[in-house]
Amino acid sequence: MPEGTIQVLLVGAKGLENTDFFNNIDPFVLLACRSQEQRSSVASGQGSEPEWNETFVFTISEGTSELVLKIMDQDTITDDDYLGKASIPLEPLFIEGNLPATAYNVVKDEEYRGEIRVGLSFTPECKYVSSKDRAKPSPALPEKPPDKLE
Ligand SMILES: [Ca+2]
Repeated sequence: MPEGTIQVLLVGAKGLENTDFFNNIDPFVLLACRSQEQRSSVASGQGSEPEWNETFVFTISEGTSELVLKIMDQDTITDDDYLGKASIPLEPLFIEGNLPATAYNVVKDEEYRGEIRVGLSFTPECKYVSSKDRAKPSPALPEKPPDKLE
């Protein structure tokens, strides 16, 4: 498994369960990558279709294979409600280097509870590139499609 950093663009979600009876839910996301956890801002009162458009950076080390997003509803009086989670496997990202914003299923109790849109990019750690990896083209982020035809 490669080392480096991943950048997570948290775009928004759709179809979240509205657990608040009187108001729209206030969704936020806990992003976890192994022991690292980060938290998005609260999309206050945005209900089941929140938008965040926030970016997070995680350091990836040996054995990191997924990013877990837990979607929560912030409540002021009671505990925050858990709305569901999305587990994003990172293997495709390590191969592609860059994944455009994609919708991932949000599940709770093994049931579909909406979707969350996330874009990902991976920057490999260059200090310890093995000779095997060096033979491959760098998965650095392309500014333009590399095979663009004029
Ligand atoms: Ca709430």
